[in-house]
Amino acid sequence: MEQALMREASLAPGVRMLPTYVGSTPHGNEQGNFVVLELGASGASLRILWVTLTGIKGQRVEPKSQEFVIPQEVVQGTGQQLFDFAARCLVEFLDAHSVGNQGLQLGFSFSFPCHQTGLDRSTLISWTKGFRCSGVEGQDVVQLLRDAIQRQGAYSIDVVAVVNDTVGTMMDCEPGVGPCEIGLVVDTGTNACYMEEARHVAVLDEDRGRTCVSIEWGSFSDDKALGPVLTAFDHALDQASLNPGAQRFEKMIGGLYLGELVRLVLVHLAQNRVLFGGYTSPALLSQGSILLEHVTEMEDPSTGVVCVHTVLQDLGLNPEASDAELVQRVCVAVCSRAAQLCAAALAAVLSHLQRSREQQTLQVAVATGGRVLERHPRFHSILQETVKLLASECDVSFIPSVDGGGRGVAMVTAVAARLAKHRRLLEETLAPFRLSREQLEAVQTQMREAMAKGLQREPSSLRMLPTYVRATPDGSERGDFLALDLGGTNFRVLLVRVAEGGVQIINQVYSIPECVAQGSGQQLFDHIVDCIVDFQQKQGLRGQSLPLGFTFSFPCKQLGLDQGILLNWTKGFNASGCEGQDVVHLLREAIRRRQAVELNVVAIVNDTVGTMMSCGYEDPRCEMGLIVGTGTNACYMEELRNVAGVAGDSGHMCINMEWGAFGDDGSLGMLSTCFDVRVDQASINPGKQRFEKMISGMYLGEIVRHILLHLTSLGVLFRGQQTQRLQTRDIFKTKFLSEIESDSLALRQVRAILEDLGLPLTSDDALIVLEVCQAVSRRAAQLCGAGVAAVVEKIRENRGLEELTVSVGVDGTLYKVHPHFASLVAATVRELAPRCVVTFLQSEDGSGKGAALVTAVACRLAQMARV
Ligand code: 0WK
Ligand code: BGC
Ligand code: BGC
Repeated sequence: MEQALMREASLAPGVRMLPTYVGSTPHGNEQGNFVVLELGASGASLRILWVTLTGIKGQRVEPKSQEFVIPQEVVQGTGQQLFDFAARCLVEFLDAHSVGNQGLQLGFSFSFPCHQTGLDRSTLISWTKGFRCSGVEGQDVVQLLRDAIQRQGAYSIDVVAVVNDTVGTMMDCEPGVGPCEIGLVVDTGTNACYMEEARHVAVLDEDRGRTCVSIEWGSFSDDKALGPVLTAFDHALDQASLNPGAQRFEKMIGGLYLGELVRLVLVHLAQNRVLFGGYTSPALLSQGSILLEHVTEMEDPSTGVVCVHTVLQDLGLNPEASDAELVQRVCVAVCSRAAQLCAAALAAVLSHLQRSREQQTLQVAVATGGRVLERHPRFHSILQETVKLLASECDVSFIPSVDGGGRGVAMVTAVAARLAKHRRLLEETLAPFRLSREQLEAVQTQMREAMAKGLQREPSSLRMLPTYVRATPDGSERGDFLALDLGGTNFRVLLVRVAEGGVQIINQVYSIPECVAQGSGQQLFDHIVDCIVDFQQKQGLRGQSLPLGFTFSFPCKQLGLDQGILLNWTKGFNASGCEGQDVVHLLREAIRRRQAVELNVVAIVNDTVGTMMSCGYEDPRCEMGLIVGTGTNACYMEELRNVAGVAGDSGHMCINMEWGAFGDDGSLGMLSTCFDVRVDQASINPGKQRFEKMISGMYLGEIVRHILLHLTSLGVLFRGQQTQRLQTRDIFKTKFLSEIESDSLALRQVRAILEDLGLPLTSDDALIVLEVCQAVSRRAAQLCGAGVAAVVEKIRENRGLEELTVSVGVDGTLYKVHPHFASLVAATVRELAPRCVVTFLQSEDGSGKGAALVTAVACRLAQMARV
């Protein structure tokens, strides 16, 4: 079992361990009417059922069913004959039961070893149990059935799921009894399935949840594992079978073979004069003359002996009483061995489950089905006793399936139909988040147009603000500088020493309480000065007036390096009396209010500029700064000739794009989803920062939350139960996306995160939440990538270069922490700007260092100007 679970399915192992794509046991609220077609469970017959699931626990509607015997020439004819026969039986059944012709959903119970690649895609590996139709092995049996139904043209039937009979049996367990996590069938053939940890199933490449695996233990011992158990009668039976060498384990247990084994033993005993005085009748010598029913009757404790006489006389024999008793003993021996072997296999499954679930005592329910288990007088009890013996530390309950798994197949079909419907609704919901290359190119082009307009001071959603930073550091900067870093997750005060050997930084993180961020401007700047004073005390800097660089991560119209008019707050800040004010002046006012504090505010920079400068200190090719954190924005070195309103035609100037506001003119309307609109309307700055609200950390969690609410209202998630918690704003933090999408997280950990949020979820739910997170973060990264592509292409064209090599300094929690964001941005840039070789440099010390470097450059230039 473990070997097969981990190996490629193509190799012919002892047992096959085939994934069935049934990932959850029934909820009990499955409802609807389903057609079930069972083929191969009980020999040369097929059964069609009309199953109504009420969705109400314990309320059962007796299925309507009809059995059809499959003619031998069809069982061993062509595949088309077989599937046409099945489709004709379907039409006959539906005609007879007048169930209408609309939206019929069918579950196909196909009891043969198949490679499944989905709930409705299954390829037959090899026939068993006397079937041998040509042209089917290696084919998708669902497609063969769909084609046959099509050829009948009488009914439009949607074949929703294909299920192995063991799975139907397992799923037929009444909720409340189970859930049954093992399905065992002993009919003409034998097999079992069970719920395995998905991460153990190599071919699935899924590390989350559980999935049902069809063991196909009928083929066990093909590799001689059971050599010592196999008898000469087993070998003789196998040689004479349609598939010699195959299904050796099944041929010792399955109802198709038990009678034949008994016959071969009787022939042997007769030929050795132990039975019937050595007489053998033609009937006794002919293959298949003793059937399962005969053996079952002959073993019946009350009527057995009489039946033995009847059966033997029908075989043209005239048994003595001693013969009858011996024949009964042969039946007992053959069937007891079958039940014990079946129990041994089941015990192997139980101990495997116990180990893989690391449980001291495994408590599990096994659903059983098949005529050997249902009708043989002792098979079930021997099975139970032997399992108790071999798996003593497992508490096993056996639940006979009520109607041979038909309802179970309908359950799977209901689950498949529900999953298919959920999948459709999920795809419809997430489709607007899946951006095509054309859409991303459109964003890139629109951003280029907005950049050009913004630089020319024409109406544009991109303000393209000159920063008065004309050069990146050249390494000659020196001195001690104070720096402030406001606008990200944390407010930091830094002491930055720029020396020969590099830059040393001491910093302290302070919080900006929401009441201060949304209080008065005076309160905010007084709080900032309080933090500076606290920092100076701790660092022994009291009385020193170090040059200060102020990273202020909000849109500011700079009139000079130390003059920045706040245009509007973003990212949840809303301190009054600041917009339209020079924030350097507001800071100086606060310093003045706090006597005995001397500070020399030299420069105000945006965090994108600080990040570019900080990375530029290490890599002179760094000419762009990118922030993807609470908010998002970018800056880059533009040709001064292209910047209207700033004197000079040569040289460069760093432009703060304020791309967070891209699309505030409605130009991103075609990409905006109803979820984006809800997030925007609930924000403190509706209609503003539309691009930021599709990308940055402050909003992604909220977008996901609104999508989860929507999917819950559609019944796709959490069984449609809306929870108070999920309706709580900001309850779904963006950091959850990074955690949930991390490759190393198993599903149970995803579930743990969501359960902490008080969300009642199943493994399917957790997988859906994961997909929602992936869609939202992927769109954010692609939009960000389209923005970067627009900028680097602008720089390349500015310089008339065939190819541009450039570095981008990046900072921001989302970019740094999310497992895939950075690589998705880089991939999008490679796709949209193939003539630019772009290196992304993650800034280690934040933009505070950059602010200090800008200050250092300013001080150096001022120094030179004074000399
Ligand atoms: C760290 C920088 C700071 C910037 C922040 C953005 O030092 O200037 O504002 O990154 O990332 P966030 O903290 O918003 O995730
Ligand atoms: C088939 C299995 C099936 C079992 C019981 C075997 O021959 O390979 O797929 O579950 O019979 O019907
Ligand atoms: C601000 C920008 C800042 C960005 C990243 C945006 O909300 O408007 O100035 O650069 O957030 O922090």
